[in-house]
Amino acid sequence: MLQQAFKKFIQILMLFSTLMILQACNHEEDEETEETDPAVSITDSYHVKYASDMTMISDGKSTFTIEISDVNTGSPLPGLNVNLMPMMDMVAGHMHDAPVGTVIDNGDGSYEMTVYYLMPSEMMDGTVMGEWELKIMIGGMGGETATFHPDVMMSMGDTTRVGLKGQSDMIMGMMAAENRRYFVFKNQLMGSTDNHSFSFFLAARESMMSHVAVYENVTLNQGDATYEYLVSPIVVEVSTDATSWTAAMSSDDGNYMVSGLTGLTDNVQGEIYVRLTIQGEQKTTNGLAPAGDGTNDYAVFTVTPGMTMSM
Ligand SMILES: [Cu+2]
Repeated sequence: MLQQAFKKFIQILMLFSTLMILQACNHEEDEETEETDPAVSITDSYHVKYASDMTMISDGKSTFTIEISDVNTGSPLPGLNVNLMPMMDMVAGHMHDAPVGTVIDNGDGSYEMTVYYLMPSEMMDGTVMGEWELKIMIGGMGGETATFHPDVMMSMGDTTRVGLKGQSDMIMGMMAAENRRYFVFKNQLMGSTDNHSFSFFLAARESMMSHVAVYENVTLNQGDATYEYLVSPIVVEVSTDATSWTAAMSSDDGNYMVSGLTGLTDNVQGEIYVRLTIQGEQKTTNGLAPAGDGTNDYAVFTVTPGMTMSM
């Protein structure tokens, strides 16, 4: 009798330990599937890979490659209708998007994309600003969405992004009307001493959820009775001495470029000034009338020509 009871006890014990081992196995499997590659996002139909280095994203212009393939067969899928939507969930409590560039289909299942990040995920001292989410929408409305969480670092060294504000050019802010914000993003500085070319991207805020490219004849806040604003005429000028200004060439997609820029020496830190005037109103760093002494009259980029090109 006692022996049988003991046998039963052992059996139960064995059953228990087997269950526990099974559970442990299951748990391990769960962990394995949870431990997914942050550079890969799977949707019903697509395997979407952030093919550029996700650990090297910093505030300002970020160009990267997304590879899309059939989730079942693995075959690359060119020719898709792909849109991207970056969104920052701020610790402060609100959300906002960021300007994006045109998506380029490389024809081999890879797509080149650009996000102009407006803010780093955290400051140099570790203060967390918020979390960026990057949605890749495939197949238009009602399509499928892949999601990534890029960690956007503060940019180091040369300026990657500067801001300007409208004076009477305003938008509805979160609490009240506020000066419209403009953002100038450095693209490239090329060339050599006294003959540089500088390219940049210009965007404006319509709302926290809409930042758009700015060029001649774009209508900002279209349909808004109070804040609709026609970007015409627009004058975008560049200088290295704040005295002689060169009009930048517009690609009519937010991209601008000046070439033959004098006044910069390779490997010596210098400054490039960008002046923006729309409908005769000069945009300033603080939204006040231009002081005329350089304190608020234009955006200032600190640059070091001849160093590694920043994209
Ligand atoms: Cu933010």
